[in-house]
Amino acid sequence: MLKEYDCWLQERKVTAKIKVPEVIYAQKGGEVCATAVRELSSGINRLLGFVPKVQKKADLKNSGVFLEFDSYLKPESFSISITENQILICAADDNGLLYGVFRFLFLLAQGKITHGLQINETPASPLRMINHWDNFDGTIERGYAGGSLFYKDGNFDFDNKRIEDYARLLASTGINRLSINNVNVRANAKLLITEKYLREAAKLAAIFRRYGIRLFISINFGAPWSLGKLETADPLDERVFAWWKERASIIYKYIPDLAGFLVKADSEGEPGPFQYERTHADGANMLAKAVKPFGGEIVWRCFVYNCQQDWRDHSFDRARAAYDHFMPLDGAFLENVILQIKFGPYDFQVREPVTPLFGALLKTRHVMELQITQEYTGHQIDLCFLPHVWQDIARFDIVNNENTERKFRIMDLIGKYKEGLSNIEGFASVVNVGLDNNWTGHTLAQANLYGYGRLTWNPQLSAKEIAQEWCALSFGEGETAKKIEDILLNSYPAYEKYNAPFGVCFMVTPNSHYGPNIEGYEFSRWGTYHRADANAIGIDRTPSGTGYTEQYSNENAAIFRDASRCPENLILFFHRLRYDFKMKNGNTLLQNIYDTHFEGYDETFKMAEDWKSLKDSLQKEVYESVLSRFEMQLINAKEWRDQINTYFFRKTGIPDNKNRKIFP
Ligand code: GCW
Repeated sequence: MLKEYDCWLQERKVTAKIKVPEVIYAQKGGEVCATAVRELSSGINRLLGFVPKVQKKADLKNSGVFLEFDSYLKPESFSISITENQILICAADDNGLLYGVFRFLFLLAQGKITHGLQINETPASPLRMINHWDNFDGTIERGYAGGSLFYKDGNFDFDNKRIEDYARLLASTGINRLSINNVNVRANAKLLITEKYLREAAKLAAIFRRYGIRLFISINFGAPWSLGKLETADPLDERVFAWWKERASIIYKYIPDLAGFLVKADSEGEPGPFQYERTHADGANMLAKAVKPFGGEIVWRCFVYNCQQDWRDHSFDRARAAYDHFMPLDGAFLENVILQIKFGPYDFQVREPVTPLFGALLKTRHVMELQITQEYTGHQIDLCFLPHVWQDIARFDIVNNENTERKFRIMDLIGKYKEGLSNIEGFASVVNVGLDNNWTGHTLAQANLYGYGRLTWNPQLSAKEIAQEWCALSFGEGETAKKIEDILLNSYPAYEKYNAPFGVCFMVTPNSHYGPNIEGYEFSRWGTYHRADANAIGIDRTPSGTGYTEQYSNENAAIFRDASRCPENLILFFHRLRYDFKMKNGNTLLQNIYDTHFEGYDETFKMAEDWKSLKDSLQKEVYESVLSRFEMQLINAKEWRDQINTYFFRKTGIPDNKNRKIFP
């Protein structure tokens, strides 16, 4: 029976393919090593029903499970070897041991621990980070799973046990960094870097520390004047630097291993260096110097764009913003600055191209920002299995040169920054959890949290592999798990089809970002337009338009520039096309818009039916809670289908060639 709260760490009796020894021999390590031993022991109990003895002194001749340090392994890596009567989990450090233990337990739960098994794993990305957009009043910006795990009514307010369970879930997938507050640092959150709140933050840090997770704090760039009574926050003003330096020394007294600060500056109303006519390198470097003596790092977001755009002005293109702002600064950042770049040029849309900054920045450390919380992908009401989205992103080839064997796909570049091919160090992602008992609102959205961790560890994993693992861990082996896997894998294609077609983006209800509002952003200041009229739709981003295509490598620019070569799922991002434009399947663009929207609804209907077929094999609460989400999703999918189809029918007067019902 699935216990929703336990997610992928279910209690289940499995039949092991080998005899798991009853003694754990553990070398002495630090706090995280102690966690690894505890997790191994409780994990064996959870899956095999006995509590192994734990002994410090190892006799390598004995039968046993051995946790060993091996200095030859890379940081955070592990190896697992299964012999006749021994299980050996080795790592160079505490974190590696913990990850090795969890991988062993995952494999055990899936019946994959067999004689002779030998595994070596190294995380692709050193930085595997979760971002919380939690506010001090207990709400979560773009949160769809209940209130904050950390705060309530303007203060820290957390349940130690729950935080520990959360840390366990994250660590089991390999997460090693977490920012604890919203990047929009407002109201009391500004005081997080003062003594009153740091005491509580330190308690939170202590729990995560036991699971090898170091914290970041989001800071407000304007703090020196809003808190410090200076009249300025100018990064080149010595008093401002001195203020931050002193602040850092206080903060690090409370949390000595704080990973650093996360900063949203000059973005959507947040203060930043532009106010003082300074660059983002000036801003980030000043903070970097302040935290450097303590080993801290500055993660600086590149989500910087003009959100006061005039929709009448066609010359300005928001998609260009991240590259235009940050490319000229490549090489200007100190070594403890890491840029955090949203995967696409807009904002976590259901389909947008990978931003050209990846692959272009060669002298600056950076990570890719994803969004596990479903802001634009259905609010955890609609099912949308995001590893599918991320798989497509990971497969993006930044060079795309047909004449060479060498691939420069994002998934090959992650973690290779030291080889000078790219500086992508890993991932950060806005998380989807809250106080709901099942953590994620929609129980199946747990797969997105799990999938994110797994993907940051190994970006080569496919959506299918992740779905398979998650289903087996959550629902056991067998038919039910297989059916749920299919439902997960069908969910993103269905969602994309009834949502914005062909990379057009932003046809969503303003502010809430749930449900259709086709012209909701057309006459607003946010810079996300599709400009549909009676003949055509989309933005021309080729050199005859905004020139955004030219920010890509030559090969990619050539592909995106040319409507006959541009991937069709992105064609309206790059091109303005007439509705009678012929797509690869021989039908017009308009007919494709109609078709995808009918299909999107039908596929959602089918997913709901597939779920209903599982009624007798699932626990009542799980079955019903997911069913009620499917019921809401169907209403939403129908609105998307009908509003979009009607909108284009009204614009063009051209009917569906299959004569399906389009409302006038
Ligand atoms: O698109 C916007 C979201 C905001 C968010 C912002 C960001 C935290 O709608 O809610 O603010 O992105 O990423 O900073």
